[in-house]
Amino acid sequence: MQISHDILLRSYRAMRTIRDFEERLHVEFATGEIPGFVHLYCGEEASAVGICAHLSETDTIASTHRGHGHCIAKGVAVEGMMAEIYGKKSGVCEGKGGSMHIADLSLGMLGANGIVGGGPPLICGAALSHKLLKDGGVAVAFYGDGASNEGTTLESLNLASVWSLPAVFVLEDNGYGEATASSYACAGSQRARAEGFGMPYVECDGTDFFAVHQAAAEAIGHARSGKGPVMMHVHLARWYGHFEGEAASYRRPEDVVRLRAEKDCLKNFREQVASTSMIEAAELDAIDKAVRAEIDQAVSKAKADPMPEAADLLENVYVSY
Ligand SMILES: Cc1ncc(C[n+]2csc(CCOP(=O)(O)OP(=O)(O)O)c2C)c(N)n1
Ligand SMILES: [Mg+2]
Repeated sequence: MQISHDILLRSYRAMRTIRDFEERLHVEFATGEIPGFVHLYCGEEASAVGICAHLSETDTIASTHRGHGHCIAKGVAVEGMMAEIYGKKSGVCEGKGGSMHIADLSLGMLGANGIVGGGPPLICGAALSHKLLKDGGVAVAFYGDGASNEGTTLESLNLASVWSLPAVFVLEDNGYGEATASSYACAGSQRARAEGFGMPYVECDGTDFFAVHQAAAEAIGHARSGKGPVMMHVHLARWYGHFEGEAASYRRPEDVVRLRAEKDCLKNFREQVASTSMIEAAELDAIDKAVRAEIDQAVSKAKADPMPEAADLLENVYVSY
């Protein structure tokens, strides 16, 4: 599938933004200034971006506890996200959500989610609404290998198939649920699970933007054309611990060094576009520079912005329809 120059540049920028956002959070979290928990998506960028490249604001996504990448790929404002993570009033949820509950309904971003397996049921509702309203939208749930064993996920696969919903279940398989290897915790095969619920299964290398983009075109195209749900199994790896501050004693530091050297979606993207002369290296360098400045600005602003007032506590807790 031919990808336009504009989409390639936008996709590289989104991946670079996620990477820099996360690497910077890793540094800032260690200072103790950020409240709550932070789970970094670093290393998994091509998945969110390769998939969201096929979505518009009419489409809906549900995310996970590791949700910053999904938010950025769906277009949530980086400054507002950073402020949200710092718990500031200028955050996209006015400082009430924090890292694990960033949401922007105006962009079809239903939210990061502290409940493992919480996204799949949400997108059944969203997909049903797309179907009944005939707005052409699809709903996509990102969920992990750990979440793939939750009853909520399995029930959602069933319901989506029974109702033939325009839904895509994106299994982001990073090999671990906290410290437990997916090879230990997941019985049978994910393909068999999809087939058991009567839906097509596609899989791809989640560290290769082009592979994800191709597989997502197939999966999202299928769901959008009214043929029902799809499971998309994306193989990837996270570069940091399960959460910031975790000891990560279940894998060797040299395994992570190797991942960074061999499974870097940004490096992979640069190599692939260079080999086909699709984009000049200088264009990518300019994006790197602009993103660095954007993240610096977002952090400075988030640090300087005010906290919510006590009187804000009960405001905007529920959305009015
Ligand atoms: C219902 C529920 N059970 C357990 C937890 C605790 N918990 C948080 S993240 C996590 C592991 C999730 O693993 P996976 O779905 O593979 O996502 P990953 O962290 O690898 O991105 C668990 C068990 C939770 N938040 N919610
Ligand atoms: Mg996992």
